[in-house]
Amino acid sequence: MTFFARMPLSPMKVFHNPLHAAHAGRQEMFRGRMVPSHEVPQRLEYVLAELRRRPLGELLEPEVDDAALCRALERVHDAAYLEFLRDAWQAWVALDPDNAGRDALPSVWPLGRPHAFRMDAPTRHFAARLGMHAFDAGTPLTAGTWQAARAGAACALAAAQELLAGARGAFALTRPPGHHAGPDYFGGYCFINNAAVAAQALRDGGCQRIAVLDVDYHHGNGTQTIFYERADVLTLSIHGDPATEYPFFLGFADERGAGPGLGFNHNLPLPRGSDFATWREALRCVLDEVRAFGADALVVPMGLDTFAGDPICGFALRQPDYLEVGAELASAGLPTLFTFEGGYAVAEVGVNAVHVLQGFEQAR
Ligand code: OKP
Ligand code: ZN
Repeated sequence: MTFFARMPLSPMKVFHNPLHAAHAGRQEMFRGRMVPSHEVPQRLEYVLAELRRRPLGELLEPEVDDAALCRALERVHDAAYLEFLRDAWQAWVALDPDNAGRDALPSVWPLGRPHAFRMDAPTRHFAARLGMHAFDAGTPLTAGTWQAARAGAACALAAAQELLAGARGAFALTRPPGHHAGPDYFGGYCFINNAAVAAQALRDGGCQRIAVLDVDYHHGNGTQTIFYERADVLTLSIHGDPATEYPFFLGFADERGAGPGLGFNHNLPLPRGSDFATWREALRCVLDEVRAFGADALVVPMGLDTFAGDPICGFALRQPDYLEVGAELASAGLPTLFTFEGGYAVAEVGVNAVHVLQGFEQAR
């Protein structure tokens, strides 16, 4: 018998992050210049507005115990990294008081090649620490980043607690997103891996096997890495082929896991330009894997940047397709936790996100 023997059909609870707007990056490095951030607070506001128009269930702010949140974060991220994030803004401004009016972005990295630059260099300089903990120059760290990211992870934890209490579905509506964040690094607009926090909290709450099915346009590199050597969390991702798409250095089909985790990671890269028919075929393939794995809960890092109108991505899903995406996900028949990831067609992201959730609710 699986962990969830009986599943009451309660409506989906949505936990939204009241502090999300404290993280508002100004600019990101893009093709040699600074451009306005794509990952803006408005994105979440559009989803909230759509949820008020089409309510799915209760709209709640997370109420989680501080110590419990700390423990949950330390289950997936290094304590030293969390400390770095907590103190980063203060250290940035200490470099130069004028920094208070600019966001922090890394500009030098140690690469990690042997005998080139030291990964253990004896420096605490903020520029060096930033380079140690970031993998791109597109993810501004701002005055409110830690507060927002932490409150966002609280949404993921609260959503996991809902599932453990018997809910069939829950949505962690938060930003910044999370699926690119690894054990001790940020990037891809992500700082804390909300989906990983949720998956681990489900494990710690008694679930034996968790499947994480990432449907964002970009490969969920952070989640893959966090669970790469584990057989209890199956990580699956459908995304733009990293041969041409961000994050370039991970997300290829031959990455199948390592050690005891061998066979418990599966990437389905698709060519730029792929349409819904192609995408849905990939989804059905990974849903078969979820069933074969015998998962007792499903975590879906939900990016809406597969949308044809997305300004920085290359798939061609249309608005009504998202209702079908939700219905397909419901066919797994599992308690399902959604996290909010990408989606940069700002005015459409609310309708697309709520379509997935409504499609899920109506099909279950
Ligand atoms: C975050 B999420 C592409 C620029 C890359 C980073 C994209 C991060 C996506 N030309 N910028 O997965 O939606
Ligand atoms: Zn994305």
